[in-house]
Amino acid sequence: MSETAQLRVDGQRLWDSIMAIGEIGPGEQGGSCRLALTDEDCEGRNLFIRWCEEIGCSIRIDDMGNIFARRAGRSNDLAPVVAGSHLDTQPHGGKFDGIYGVLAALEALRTLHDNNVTTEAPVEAVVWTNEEGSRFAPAMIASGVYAGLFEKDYAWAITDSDGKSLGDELKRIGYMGDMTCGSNPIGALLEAHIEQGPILETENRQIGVVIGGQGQRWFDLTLKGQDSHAGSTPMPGRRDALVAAAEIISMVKLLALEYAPYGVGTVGQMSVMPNSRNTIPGEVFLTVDIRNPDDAVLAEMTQKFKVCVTDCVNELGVECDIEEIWHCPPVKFDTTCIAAVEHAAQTLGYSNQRIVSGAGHDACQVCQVAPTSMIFVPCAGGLSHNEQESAEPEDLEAGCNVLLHAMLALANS
Ligand code: HGY
Ligand code: MN
Ligand code: MN
Repeated sequence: MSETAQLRVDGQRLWDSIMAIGEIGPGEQGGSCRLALTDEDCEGRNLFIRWCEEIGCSIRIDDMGNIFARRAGRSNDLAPVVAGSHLDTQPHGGKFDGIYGVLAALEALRTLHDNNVTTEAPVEAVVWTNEEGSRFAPAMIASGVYAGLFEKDYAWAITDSDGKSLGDELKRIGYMGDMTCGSNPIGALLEAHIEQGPILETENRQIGVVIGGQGQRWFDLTLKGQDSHAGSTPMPGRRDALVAAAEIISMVKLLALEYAPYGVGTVGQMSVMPNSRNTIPGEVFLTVDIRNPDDAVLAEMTQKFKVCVTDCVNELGVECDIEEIWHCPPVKFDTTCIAAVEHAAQTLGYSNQRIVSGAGHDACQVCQVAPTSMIFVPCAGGLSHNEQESAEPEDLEAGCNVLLHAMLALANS
């Protein structure tokens, strides 16, 4: 049996680290709010780097703010095996989405450090910038630049609702690193994450061996009607942008249901102008997120969505500008990485099953340029992007043990 077969992570230390980061930018309902590149995100990053330096990791930061904490191997000219995720959260985020994957990677490095284990290839823990795409849309932007899916200038120029750019905010918090994003090769990437869906809990499985991720397409819609008096404007002839929005929101739901069981559609963001109770809204901005594991079906859903929007607004005398801001096709992960995760789960005796990710992840970007897989653990009720998000310490520990042993297998192969 290999000298490392008996290695196990410290589940309590992992849990304590997750809780400690959760104290930064606490939400009002027990979750977290650390939007990308805010002071709270910066504080979480700084704490992560401190923890990595405590175990002797060398730190590199690229010009998208991605953090790579390296534990040297015997052959440091080999591309590293990298594990990690993101520290930024949704506005009403939970304590585990992203954070678990970052701190599970740290816990794996801590375990190697405690046991004085050196791998053949170096191993790294990574924090990807702006995975959520909540403050700066689209999502997974920095892992996307790393994978060559987005130009850096485009990413730096993205602005938040206050007009602040991603590039300026990177500089402001001191995370515009000097390493060119994408210049550091990754030998293999593993990302541990809560499933954010109900499958593992329903199937009573502790580990999800993730074989790929579904595709998603994001749209910005600007509906233009006419401001007018709520009292004296007859119903016929109104050009009410909010009525158009309401019909579109309902249509997105019906479209997703038409493509059940995998199709999903969400309108998550909306602003109404002039937003006055006695003026018919002349303009509405809303976002649409459509997803499906099959890209051809996703294209069909998109086509139908656009036709339905056009029919709806024409009938209401409202103009509509639809801008597709992101198309992230479905991805399949690397068979060697999948096998490493599956073998680790089986050898460690954890119940497991293969699964396709419903949520997007940095791994779904980086898999375009490096062998990649993910490890899922259940979360209560499959709930995520909600402050009540929760997971069992023993499941988090199990996923972290699988991560550790998959990393060892890949770094020593
Ligand atoms: O939208 C997603 O799937 C991810 O949580 N950013
Ligand atoms: Mn996530
Ligand atoms: Mn998320």
